[in-house]
Amino acid sequence: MDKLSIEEHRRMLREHFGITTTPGQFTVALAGNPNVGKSTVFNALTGLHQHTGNWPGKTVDNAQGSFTYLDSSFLMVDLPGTYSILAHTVEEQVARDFICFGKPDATLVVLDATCLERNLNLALQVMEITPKVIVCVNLMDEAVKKNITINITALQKELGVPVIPTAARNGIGLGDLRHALYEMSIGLALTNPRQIRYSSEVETAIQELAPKISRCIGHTLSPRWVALRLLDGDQAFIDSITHYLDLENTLQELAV
Ligand SMILES: Nc1nc2c(ncn2[C@@H]2O[C@H](COP(=O)(O)OP(=O)(O)OP(=O)(O)O)[C@@H](O)[C@H]2O)c(=O)[nH]1
Ligand SMILES: [Mg+2]
Repeated sequence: MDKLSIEEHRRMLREHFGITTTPGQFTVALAGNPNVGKSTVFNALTGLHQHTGNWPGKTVDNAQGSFTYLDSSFLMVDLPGTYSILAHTVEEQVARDFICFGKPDATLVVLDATCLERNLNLALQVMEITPKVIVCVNLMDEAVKKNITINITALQKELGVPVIPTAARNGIGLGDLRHALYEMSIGLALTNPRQIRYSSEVETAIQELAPKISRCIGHTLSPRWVALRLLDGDQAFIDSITHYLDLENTLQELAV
């Protein structure tokens, strides 16, 4: 990905997302399905250092909070709970636009340990957008009650990103979560996010489109992911990309 200067990144967060960071502060996006404990994680990490408002131009709640760990400061943004980020609803659009264009230093995807299969869908979608993903498997205490065992090491290997088990309501695993966010933000975490493979027709079309997309947008976004959105005929995304990257009609032409 193109490296934005720290100042450009701060300006972009302020102008597009109404988010003010302090110089050198890392940004962390918090995503997950509804009711998986995102706000519990958010509250546990940021304590009283929070403020809430709306996303600019939207009637969707926006909660931001900060915390420090070791020598670093983090601004965490609690995204709306969504099952997907394909932008079928305004909540999904907010979550997706922030992960795509807000360029967080880490995106924490919180999953419910008692229904991993359904929750992994969102994690895999986020992993198509960015490699800077940490998966938090929350509600581990509930999983134990239901006799569900999760092999965290195997899951981490399968996903290719750090996986941290937590029981956030009881404060369990939060230290590990802070440390994982720190390592990812300072660039110490090497990830290799598993990518979904689609049918050969789709994969061929991606191969054809990706270089053209790269010529339009550079490496500001994953060309593979943008190709998938174009193949999907996702007009909302084309509008977002045109808006955030100031691209005029170049991608629109590729889409038709
Ligand atoms: N047993 C248990 N309950 C938890 C845990 N984490 C959160 N909860 C509970 O789960 C419920 C939902 O938690 P929230 O933090 O509001 O979940 P959320 O993901 O922010 O929900 P939405 O913002 O509505 O999508 C609350 O009753 C929490 O107390 C956990 O690790 N274990
Ligand atoms: Mg919440």
